[in-house]
Amino acid sequence: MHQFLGLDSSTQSLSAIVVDLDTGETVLDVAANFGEALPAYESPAGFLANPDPLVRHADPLMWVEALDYLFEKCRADGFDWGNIRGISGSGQQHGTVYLKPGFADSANWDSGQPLVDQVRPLLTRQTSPIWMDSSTTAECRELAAAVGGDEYVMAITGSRPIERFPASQIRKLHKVDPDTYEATARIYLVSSFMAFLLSGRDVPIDFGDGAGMNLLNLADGTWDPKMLDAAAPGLADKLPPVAASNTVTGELAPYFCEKYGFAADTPVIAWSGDNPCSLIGMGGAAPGSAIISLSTGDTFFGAMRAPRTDPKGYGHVFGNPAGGFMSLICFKNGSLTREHVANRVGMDWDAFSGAILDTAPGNNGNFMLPYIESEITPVILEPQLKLIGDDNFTSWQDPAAAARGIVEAQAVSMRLHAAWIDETPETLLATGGASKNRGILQVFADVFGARVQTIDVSNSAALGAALRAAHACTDVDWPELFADFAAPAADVAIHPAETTAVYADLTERFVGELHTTYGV
Ligand code: ADP
Ligand code: XUL
Repeated sequence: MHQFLGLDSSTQSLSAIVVDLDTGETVLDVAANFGEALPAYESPAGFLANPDPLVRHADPLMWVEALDYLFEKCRADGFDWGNIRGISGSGQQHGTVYLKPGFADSANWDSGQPLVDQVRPLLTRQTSPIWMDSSTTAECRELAAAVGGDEYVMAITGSRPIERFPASQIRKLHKVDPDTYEATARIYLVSSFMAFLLSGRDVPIDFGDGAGMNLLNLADGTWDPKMLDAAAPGLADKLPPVAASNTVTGELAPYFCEKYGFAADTPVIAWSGDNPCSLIGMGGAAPGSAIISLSTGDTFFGAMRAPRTDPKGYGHVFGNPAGGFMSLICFKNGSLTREHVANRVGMDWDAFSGAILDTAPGNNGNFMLPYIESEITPVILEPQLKLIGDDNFTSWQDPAAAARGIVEAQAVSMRLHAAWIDETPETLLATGGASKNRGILQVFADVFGARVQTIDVSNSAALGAALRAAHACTDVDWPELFADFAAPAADVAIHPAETTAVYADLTERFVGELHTTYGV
């Protein structure tokens, strides 16, 4: 049997997808939500409460414990891990994990003890800043100043200095807690940390996820010495090497074979970021398709014909795990903000979808600024959910208009801020938790004037990881893997309505309101 496992350690859950190349079937598709499965970590949405709304950290031990939890749950449910012939994974991007000297020698995990108890003593930093952290604006400015401006950082790393990226986060650690920084021998991304756990040895950072650090020279695929120096002293020694995304990082540690029945020589392939993995899972490795991922946050991305940067500084260039580059734009106010509105007007997701489908594009002139969290695109540090329109709407007395209002604002903002990518997609491929919601997808179709399609699984990041494992371990090529596992479900295409004028008008008013309220 040729089965390949893709894991996805995302913001809110650890999930697993297994593809079987002999049958063309997805034979496992499971998830463990951190808040529900591991309540002791007090992270209902995957991160720890913090008095500073700009600080977002998570406990990395929660990600470790989730591995044992999910492997054991599937084993107990009768899934046979012994047929897996390769494993790769996907991690929420930009989060960092900090380990002590000797971390690699200690990774000879003992299957008689829980993994979490063996990893705990290896951490120098008990919490990990994640992609939702916006607390490093000062460090971003310092990075730019140290290397001669944002332009250098953009030209070398593909993004201007970004709050959630590791360069500014590591700089902040060095400033506020130099002892912990000095005590750290290895800094991993979430993706490489998880690959380290599975491999039981030091592993590289893959080019796809490494591009989201403000530290990598995209042109030659090596750490940029100027950016390293600007971030913190001695950083070069604390980072692992960079490697192609299809690198085999080792064989699965005996811990997992003894405990869960994996085969002894199962290869582990470098993990990558969730968006690069999703690009693969949506069959988007070649330029031409645009993908919208409606997860904890929302992202818009696609393989690039040639690297280009966003003149406004919001967009990013990451590595495409299949080779070349991908563009990406990220919005922090995604599902959690839609959830906030749905809860406030007392709707479940079916009602939310129905309300959107029952209301008119343009929402009778009602719209909003859609921010309950500080925002990344555009940068907004003092969020507000600002309702603009008639009295019923602004006093929250019109639940259906509230549902449409939040999604229209998000879709308009996404289209507006993705303009630099300079592609006019006829089809948007949708993925992520909210891609199950018909009403939400209809709004994105209307605002972009594009058909929206989905694939059978909503977790394309885990699927992409599984396909990356299959690609690295067999001679099956991408087109065949995409045809078997990532073909859009043709019968559920959502077609745009004739709404060009409505949304041109809404976009203009949205831009005006952003400018008046935030000066951006
Ligand atoms: P992540 O990968 O960032 O952990 P997911 O892609 O799993 O997140 O998406 C989780 C989010 O999906 C939840 O916050 C939830 O609000 C949202 N979600 C789940 N089902 C629906 C639905 N039917 N309609 C809209 N949103 C949904
Ligand atoms: C992308 C980003 C998020 C995270 C979490 O730049 O910050 O999409 O990868 O999903």
